[in-house]
Amino acid sequence: MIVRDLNDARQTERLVNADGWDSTRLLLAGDDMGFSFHITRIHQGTSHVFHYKHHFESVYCISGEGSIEELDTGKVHPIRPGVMYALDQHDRHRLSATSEMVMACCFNPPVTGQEVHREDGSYAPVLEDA
Ligand code: 9YT
Repeated sequence: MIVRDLNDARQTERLVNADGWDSTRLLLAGDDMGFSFHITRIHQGTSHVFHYKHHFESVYCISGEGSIEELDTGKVHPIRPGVMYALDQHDRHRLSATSEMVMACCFNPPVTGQEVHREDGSYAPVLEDA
């Protein structure tokens, strides 16, 4: 069994800081669960274009408010506590926070550690074993 405390994890390299958001990776690829599990904070007033070309992600809003825009269609969905979205089509999207949003995120395949978004909004693919 794996038990980790978010507040402890935030004191370690599990906390990854980026421009306008941070992410504490509570479960990573090395935990061999088949997914990674993160608690992300999207800072108030920020907006981000993400495109996880190589991952599926589901996100549950714990607190805060904002929106997610599907960039292929222009459709905008409000985000508030209790709302979940899943990027089952590797959807390119814009995530905007009107107040700081705290979100629980799962990635499949799991991220390995320090990933931040590349220029195209994606995380690098997991390299297959040779
Ligand atoms: C919700 C979202 O996509 N936030 C960006 C960071 C990412 N979820 C992560 O690495 O935790």
